[in-house]
Amino acid sequence: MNKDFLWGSATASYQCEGAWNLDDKVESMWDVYLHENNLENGDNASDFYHHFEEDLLQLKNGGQNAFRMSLAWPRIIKNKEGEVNSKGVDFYRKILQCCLDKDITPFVTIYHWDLPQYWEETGGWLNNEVSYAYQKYAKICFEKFGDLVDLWVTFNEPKWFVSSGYLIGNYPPAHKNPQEMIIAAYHVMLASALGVKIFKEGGYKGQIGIVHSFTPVNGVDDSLETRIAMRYADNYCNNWILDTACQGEFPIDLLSELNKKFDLSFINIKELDVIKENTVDFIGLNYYARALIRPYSNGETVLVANNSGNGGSNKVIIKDWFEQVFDDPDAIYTEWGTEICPLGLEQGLKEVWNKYHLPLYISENGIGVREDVTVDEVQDDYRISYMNDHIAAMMNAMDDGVDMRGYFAWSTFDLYSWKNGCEKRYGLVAIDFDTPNLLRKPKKSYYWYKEIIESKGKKIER
Ligand code: GCO
Repeated sequence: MNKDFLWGSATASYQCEGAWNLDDKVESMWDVYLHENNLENGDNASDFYHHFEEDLLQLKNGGQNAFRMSLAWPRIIKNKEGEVNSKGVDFYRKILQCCLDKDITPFVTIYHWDLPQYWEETGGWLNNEVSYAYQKYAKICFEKFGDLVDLWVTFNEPKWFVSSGYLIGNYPPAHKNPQEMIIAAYHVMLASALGVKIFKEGGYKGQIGIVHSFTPVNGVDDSLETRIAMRYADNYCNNWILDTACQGEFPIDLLSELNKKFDLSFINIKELDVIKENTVDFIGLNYYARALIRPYSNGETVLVANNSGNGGSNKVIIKDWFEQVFDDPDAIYTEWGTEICPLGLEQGLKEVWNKYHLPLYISENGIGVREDVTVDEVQDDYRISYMNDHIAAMMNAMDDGVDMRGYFAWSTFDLYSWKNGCEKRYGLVAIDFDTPNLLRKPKKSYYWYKEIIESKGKKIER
């Protein structure tokens, strides 16, 4: 483990900041959707907005040298005309400066799902204009924060916000329309490439990557049918993001399959060139689970898992393609139905490395559980064993030559887990959301992680 290896933990703006309408921040699509549907929201979340100094000090005291965060577009840009909110810019500059003062490397995601509502109202990711608006927003980020940041991420997990927002319907804008999912997927990948383009053209320092919710695909057997189903699953779960961002091309067999059933006339050849020419420098992988796949069995519903348990229903109909197995008797599942499978990470990292040969980060990994945080110290031995086994898997992959640059635990402290609310806790630090000042207390895993980092990974049991 070299000395520059990043050992950190991760957050996302909407999930931790709170202050949803403070200092001229405008509404995001999540604010509106959760308010309108009367669902648990992130209005206050972990109130990182007012606690960031203490939280970053705690991260530092926990031995960590990196912090993954995201920038909220609606905090930075006030309207479609692109008016910059200087208070939002100041807020993020303070956080980033605070990181640098403490020798913490910030790993900064430009878009972690909180689209400004004013863009959602124009059609959101179904509107081609939004890809170009994203590019302008990204440019503002590079200009305003470029002196403080070396590691940029265009998008967090296109798969989940696109599939959940346009196909499954459990995230805003809550549509259930496969044609729309395809259009949104195209616009997001285009926006990512446009972000890379403006970054390279501007000559800003550092590197730019993408973060993918990584689902390595395994098959139930070795038959040809299963292998074909696995390819469909891999295209659906991984390739449309990683091939496109890293090699500049949507998988051609996926396009030809989609072309049989859907209208692809919205695809613009010039934009495909932009995608081709602007690939990423590194890959961040959020790993929660693999997918075990069997061929489509002609039932009415084909299940495509939400592997990170990102809230709501997991059922999607994708006929003719593949099915995901959820009741593998040999598998261990979390209380939220996510399979625990460190071996999937090890195999998957090797596959991704062999395919793309780009530096890799684990940008999220963790376990979500219900916990009693009124105790002095949460004894989260399950989290310790979960992290131990996944870090060990990562180290095995490194031994086999995979170029790993960092590991980020999800999450730095307890925060709002989208549709699951604050009950689903992932933090290394507990937050008692019932106390007026949102009391923070490190869990046992926080101290364990500190020891692991100080040992440069040597204390991991393999
Ligand atoms: C959760 C998830 C996380 C976050 C994250 C994804 O339930 O909170 O497991 O992975 O949703 O925002 O990038």
